[in-house]
Amino acid sequence: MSTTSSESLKSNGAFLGRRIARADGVAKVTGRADYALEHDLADIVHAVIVESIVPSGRIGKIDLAAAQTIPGVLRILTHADALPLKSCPMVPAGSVMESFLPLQDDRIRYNGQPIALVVADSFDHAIEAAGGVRVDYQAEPAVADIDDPTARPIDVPGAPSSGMGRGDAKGALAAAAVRMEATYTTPREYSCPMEPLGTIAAWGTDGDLTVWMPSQWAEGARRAFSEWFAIPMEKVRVISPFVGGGFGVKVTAHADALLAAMAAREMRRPVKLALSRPQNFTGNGLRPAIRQNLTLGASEDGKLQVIIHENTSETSVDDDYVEGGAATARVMYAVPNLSSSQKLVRVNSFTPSWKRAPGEAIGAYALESAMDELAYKLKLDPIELRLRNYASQDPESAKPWSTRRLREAYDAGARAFGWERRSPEPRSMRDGHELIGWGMAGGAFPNVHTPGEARVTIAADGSVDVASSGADIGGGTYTILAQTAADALGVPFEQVRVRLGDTSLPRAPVAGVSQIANLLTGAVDKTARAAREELLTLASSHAGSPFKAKRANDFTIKDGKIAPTDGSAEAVMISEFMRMVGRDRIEVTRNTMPADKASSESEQRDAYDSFKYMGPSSATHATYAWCAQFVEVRVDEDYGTVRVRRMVGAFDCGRLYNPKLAESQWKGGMIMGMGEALLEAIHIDRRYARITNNNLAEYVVPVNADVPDIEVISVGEPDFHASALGGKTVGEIGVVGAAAAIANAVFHATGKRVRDLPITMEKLM
Ligand code: MCN
Ligand code: MOS
Repeated sequence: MSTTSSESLKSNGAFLGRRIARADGVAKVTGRADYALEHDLADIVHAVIVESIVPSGRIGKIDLAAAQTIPGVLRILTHADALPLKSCPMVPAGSVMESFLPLQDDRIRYNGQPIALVVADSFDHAIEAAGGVRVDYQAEPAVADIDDPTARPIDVPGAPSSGMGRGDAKGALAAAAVRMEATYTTPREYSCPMEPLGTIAAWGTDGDLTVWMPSQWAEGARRAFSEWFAIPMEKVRVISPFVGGGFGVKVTAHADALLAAMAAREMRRPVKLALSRPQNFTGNGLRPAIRQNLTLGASEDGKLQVIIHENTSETSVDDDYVEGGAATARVMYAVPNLSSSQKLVRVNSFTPSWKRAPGEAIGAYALESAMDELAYKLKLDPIELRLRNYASQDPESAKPWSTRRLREAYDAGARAFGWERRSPEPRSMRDGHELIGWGMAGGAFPNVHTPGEARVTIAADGSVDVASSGADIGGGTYTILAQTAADALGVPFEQVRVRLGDTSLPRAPVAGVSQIANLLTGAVDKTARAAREELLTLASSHAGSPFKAKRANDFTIKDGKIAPTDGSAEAVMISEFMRMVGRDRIEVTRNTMPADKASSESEQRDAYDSFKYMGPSSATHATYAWCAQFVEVRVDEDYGTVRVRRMVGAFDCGRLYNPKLAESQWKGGMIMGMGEALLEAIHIDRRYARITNNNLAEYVVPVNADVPDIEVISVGEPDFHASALGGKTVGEIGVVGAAAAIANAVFHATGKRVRDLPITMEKLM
């Protein structure tokens, strides 16, 4: 944890905290932003994946004869080529990266698994040839999904939230005056970024590999290539300056990345592999289907005595991917007894991965639905029930909260929504044939921290360059880092250029778990301050300096001009000053590693390309972002159609670096919650364990016409246990609680409790 004092913020703060429009916005809307697959290379060839059409078994014979007659086909790779690859154990197995390596053996694990790769001179030729590859399968029985009669839940003792808890849950439940038990089920869901996955890979003559791919973690992808192909990290460069959304699926490199690099090495030519939209559904980006059993026990006056949260989720044949639902239950309420358990079901699917707020999103749906059910049982207002169980410290660790303005969030949200006008009885509010439902829910998201690194360069012309390999996946990293550097150096925002998403730049960990804003603003602030100090040391000591003051502290820099604080000399533009002292640049690189590790190359490597240093941001305080969400739905009484009419979200995310962008994050999260509550579900053809709605026409996500009036409110205040500059995590909290608030509103409208997402009209009939 860095300890930047609040004074240093007060003395600056000219740009941070302002509603500045995205620095990369114009480039994006004018098509100048350089997305990975738009990159053009001479001599490039195109690869297309052939997928298995059975879910389990072995590949018998692969007949390539017909495919090879297609003009332009250059090569067809299969497992028979046995191209050697090594596994990449960079993060705990199954935690977010699949262990499966394609084209290594004849075993089929899932429907959609890559079993051949066609390389041709054009994309069209490659597609045509891929359709001509004939495969004899030796199919074996498969487990289609979590409801398959042959599915067997297995224990995962090591999983977070497995067998954890406090107090005596069983005893407390037996003694509880009021009990509520329910099972909530959620289907497979997809991350669905607009920009599909794909990779361009090119090998140099000296065995170096350059990759263009959309990535939330260029440094992590670099590590993966280094492990897969057994080449030094230094030989790999991953370039990903713009990412068209990720929502978790672009955290790690997937089979497309590996196959493109493999083919490029074989072909000795650059290879472009662009996944089709359907292939984005059959190979990556999945939140598994989950069954959550929630049991609450309370006293008659609504004091929670116990929460039991039992979770069973799907995983793949190879990996133990855990989508743990109990994280929110463990911190949300002052409940003395709690137990949680985690089981997995192996299904014939690829390994699931993160989708925005993995664990928290579905966990809060179940918990906050159960709390609503309990509130009805106790005849208490749902906010009142929550206030009666308000946790004044972390109930799990007994640590104080760093900041927890959840009470303020309930208040502000309720006020903006008009909650006091709600009549609590289900079906008691209507407008013609529309039943009106008002529901609310809360949520939490842990504030995680990893060290980062940054380089700040002041050029001869006074412009400032900020460089990091960290990602901007759409949230606003480019913008907030320019704001940070401008404030720390005292230069105009427009004078700062930020470069991101390239492993030739200083290293950064994953833009996941919504941590990049906090950690990179900290790294850039520290680095820019060091650059400022170097500049002012020149001002106070260099023979060419026009100033008489002898201490760096006796200067101010404002609007890009240096001046002695006492006014003893005219202010001088930084560019002019650089000329006077004969410097063409001031370049500083710093990291935010713990002091004893800051200079160790191997420790730094671990920090940026593994999860070793990822952890709670404070040792002494429990640090979370908090939210309260309020929703109005209208349900057509005759047809059961649900429309969300209004949403209000009140958030405690600490200090906001850029409220405009943070609000956009929250709204995006709430809209994603809408998708989860009402629309999104993968459908599986049980006969072939095959995804049937593998496209955005049939896997339905909210579109503009679905999105209601959304109001978001910030109730946070700076939290220096959370981050160097006082911000807390923003990117995922908007999803947390949104689906529960909608489900609770649907119950209030209809009197019908649907415990199976999405809430589609037939479930309300
Ligand atoms: N921010 C702020 N004040 C803070 C913290 C953040 O103003 N105290 C704003 C900044 O504009 C910052 C943004 O919020 O750029 C997100 O910051 P942060 O919470 O650190 O999240 P990350 O940058 O690490 O982004 C990852 C996060 C995750 S994990 C998912 S999943 C997700 C999300 O961001 N995927 C997204 N939001 C997304 N938004 C878009 N457009 N696309 C995605 O794929
Ligand atoms: Mo976000 S799901 O942690 O990439």
